Amino acid sequence: MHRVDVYGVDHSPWVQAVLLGLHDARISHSLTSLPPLETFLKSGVMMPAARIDGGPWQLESADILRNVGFKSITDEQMQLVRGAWQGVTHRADGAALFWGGFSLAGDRSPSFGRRLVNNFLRSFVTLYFYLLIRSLVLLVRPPDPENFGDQFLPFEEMLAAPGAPYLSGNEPNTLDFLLFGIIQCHCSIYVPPVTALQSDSRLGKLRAWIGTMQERFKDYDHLYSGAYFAPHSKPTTWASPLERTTFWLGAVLMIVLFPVTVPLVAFLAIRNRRS
Ligand SMILES: N[C@@H](CCC(=O)N[C@@H](CS)C(=O)NCC(=O)O)C(=O)O
Repeated sequence: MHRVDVYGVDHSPWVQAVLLGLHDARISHSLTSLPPLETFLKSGVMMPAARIDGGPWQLESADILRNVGFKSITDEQMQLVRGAWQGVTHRADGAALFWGGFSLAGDRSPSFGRRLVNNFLRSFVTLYFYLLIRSLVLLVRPPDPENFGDQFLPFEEMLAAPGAPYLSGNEPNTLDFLLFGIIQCHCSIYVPPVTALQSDSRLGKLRAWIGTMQERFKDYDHLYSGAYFAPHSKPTTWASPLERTTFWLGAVLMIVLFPVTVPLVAFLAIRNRRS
């Protein structure tokens, strides 16, 4: 049985997909909210990163899932999954909601001291994604589709085949983890596609699938959709008040150090766009 180290945060759909797969296969794993030095030097705060049995760090969620034993998905399926991510930039419409969401999803290291240090430093990761999304919105202005429900229709069609409760058949697999990861991402910091998922009359089978997934993942402590879809579940474990305080102290430091942190964010983001 594998042992996997994962870097990432709950708000990333690709991190969620990896964690969902590991949870489903009961593969023991650790999770940290700070990038490993090797991947930071090459890819900045890009997540997820995962190391299987002490091997090299890998950065592609679908590859990580395949390397722990799940199925490959086609490029076409991956396109559909990416297509269901529209609306995600709305998570940074309100700074309080965005930063508040990140403050609650604390570091999960088992060591108390390490948790405090990681919560302090992960404010840089939050600043990175906040500035990345806000810059994208200001510079590229990604247009909203007419109806956020449309992006989920291909999955509704896949679920129309009678008998199979999951997108991958009788058991969930990579495609289910990736789409459910996108849904956790949408729900982790509320964005309008959640309302489309809740109320679009064309998405009945997808809502039933969400319910089936939630039932299967009821012990999964990164589940955000349970606040919006039945069967409802209790919220994920939040960072303690002390851990949140260290996160906010880190955030203040990131702001005081703007002359250093903003150029660093710009450098890392531009380098990732070029590679
Ligand atoms: N191909 C990657 C995509 C990962 C990805 O886009 N991660 C985002 C977070 S959700 C990221 O780290 N972005 C940093 C950047 O683009 O600079 C996968 O599927 O694992």
